[in-house]
Amino acid sequence: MIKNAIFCLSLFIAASPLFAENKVEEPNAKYYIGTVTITNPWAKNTAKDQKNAAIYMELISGTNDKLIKAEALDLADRIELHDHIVDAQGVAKMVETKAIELRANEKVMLKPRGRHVMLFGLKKQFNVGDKLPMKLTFEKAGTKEILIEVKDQSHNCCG
Ligand SMILES: [Cu+2]
Repeated sequence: MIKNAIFCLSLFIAASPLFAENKVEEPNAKYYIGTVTITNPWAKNTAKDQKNAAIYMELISGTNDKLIKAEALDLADRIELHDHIVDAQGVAKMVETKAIELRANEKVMLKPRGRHVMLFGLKKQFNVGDKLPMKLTFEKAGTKEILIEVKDQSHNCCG
């Protein structure tokens, strides 16, 4: 009985540093404007001479709305909203889209190999942990400033 108790105690002590290191990830950032919720805006870290990057996030709106513009003067020369399509030849490619449609209460994921905000002519390298300011404008909800969190290249989707 005592032996068991000591064994348990030693397990607990041995395990506790593991718990300490196994950090709980920060909850996803959320931003609110009008009826729109923007969750976990993020980008992959970039190589030193990388010229373009994509921004991802999750969007949901209580009413029909549209993401119509993304701006960040200090991040890139030009920013577009992009869709990801497969053309008639079966080739996957990115195309500019005027707006990203939000239907009431339907989640829209901007994610790798899907829709995204496209940055051309990066003005700085994105390093893991950076929080980069960007403004998103929705047709009805208006404009919201958010922070894009830079995550490791291996981070692929979406949480
Ligand atoms: Cu793109």
